[in-house]
Amino acid sequence: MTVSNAIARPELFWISGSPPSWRVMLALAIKGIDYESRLLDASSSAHKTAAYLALNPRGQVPTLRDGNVVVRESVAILAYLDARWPERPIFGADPAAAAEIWQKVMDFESTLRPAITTVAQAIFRNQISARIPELSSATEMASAELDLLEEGLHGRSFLAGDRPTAADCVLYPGIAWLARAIDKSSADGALPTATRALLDNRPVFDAWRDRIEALPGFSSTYPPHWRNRN
Ligand SMILES: N[C@@H](CCC(=O)N[C@@H](CS)C(=O)NCC(=O)O)C(=O)O
Repeated sequence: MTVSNAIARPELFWISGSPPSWRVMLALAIKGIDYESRLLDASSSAHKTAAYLALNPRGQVPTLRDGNVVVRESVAILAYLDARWPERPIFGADPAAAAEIWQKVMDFESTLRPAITTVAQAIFRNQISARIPELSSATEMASAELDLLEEGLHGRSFLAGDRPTAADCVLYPGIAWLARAIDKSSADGALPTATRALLDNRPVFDAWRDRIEALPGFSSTYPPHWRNRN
């Protein structure tokens, strides 16, 4: 290994408030991997420059660059991090644990994440009144999935056991985005009551969120522009 390799750190290209970027930042914090933060300014379309498109042709975040290796897609980046730095595994220490973590990740991707996206986009794009039917079915889906997640958390600290895993990295930012969207809409009476109440009265779920927020390094992952309440 050369001296420059020894000191080289992976670079993470990200945008403040991007849930997929946040997944990777949580994984880096949990695994204790030091990295170069490359925060892109979305308002000036820094993710659409020729230089960035050469790394990520979709012009999306996150992207991880580790020497000559460039990885896009948040879950692929999590898998790369675990293979590259196997200490403190986030995809399980044995096949059964890995299966459970992947199941939680894929369940979220195919059910709760699309429902959260429907709700959050309707709120942030000021389309609540125009999208009531989609909001109702998304709320029904999200509520059922949140119930299942809560059930699974009984007697456990994290989604797949006593240690944080990729499942927590993937789900937490999506839930935080939903919470922020509902919070932002609080003055808007048009949001259906059931949608507004999606995260209410979920003490087991709240305790899980608190545990994630208490993890070492969590605060450095928190979207900077959310701190300013914008
Ligand atoms: N499936 C991708 C989704 C990435 C994604 O949608 N990123 C958004 C930010 S949350 C983005 O870069 N949007 C800018 C654009 O599409 O122009 C992943 O998980 O990494």
